[in-house]
Amino acid sequence: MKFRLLILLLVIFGCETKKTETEKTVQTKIEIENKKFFIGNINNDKENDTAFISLKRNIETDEIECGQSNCLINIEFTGNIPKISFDQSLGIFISKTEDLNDDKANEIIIFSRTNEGYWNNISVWSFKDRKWNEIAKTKAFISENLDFENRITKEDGNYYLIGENQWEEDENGDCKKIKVKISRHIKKQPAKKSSIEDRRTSSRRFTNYLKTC
Ligand SMILES: [Ca+2]
Ligand SMILES: [Ca+2]
Repeated sequence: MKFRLLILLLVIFGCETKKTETEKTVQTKIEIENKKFFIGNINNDKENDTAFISLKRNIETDEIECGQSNCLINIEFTGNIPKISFDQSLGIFISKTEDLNDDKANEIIIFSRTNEGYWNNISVWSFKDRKWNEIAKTKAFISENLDFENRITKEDGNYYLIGENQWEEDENGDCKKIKVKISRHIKKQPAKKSSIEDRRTSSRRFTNYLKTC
């Protein structure tokens, strides 16, 4: 009888321990990520502006959690400046840059991590007439802090955004540099990708962090 009681107690305590471990795993799987970026004075009102990002990340899969199949990352701003939403992104970094289109307000560069490892979509944004305008975009391999720097160059009075070609090597075996001219005039925004294409891209999982060129 005593032996049976001992077995029963062992089973009960064994189950309780397992349950506690499972609960702990579920609780620690999601991480809240809050980031703040000082972005200069983007609306030329003599006040410095700040951008904020808040998201939930699944630390096991490294993906963004929002309770839906397709999550957006919203970049919020101080000073009543409208938000920018990013689709198909695994993380955002923002840096301040100079005034590239001579409207007396500095521009910002947004790095959006793709589902292709360390490859980021890089875009330059200008806030003009109460609207955000994307004035250049490219892609680059961002594996360390230095890769966020020196993305803008000036030649013959024109500004360029520096990126990398994912599929072409230069003479040293590195990814070939891309130079994208930064538009001084606001262009019409390109049409959004189709929802079918969005779904196809979102279903792809990133496989590695290696360069492909
Ligand atoms: Ca401002
Ligand atoms: Ca400007």
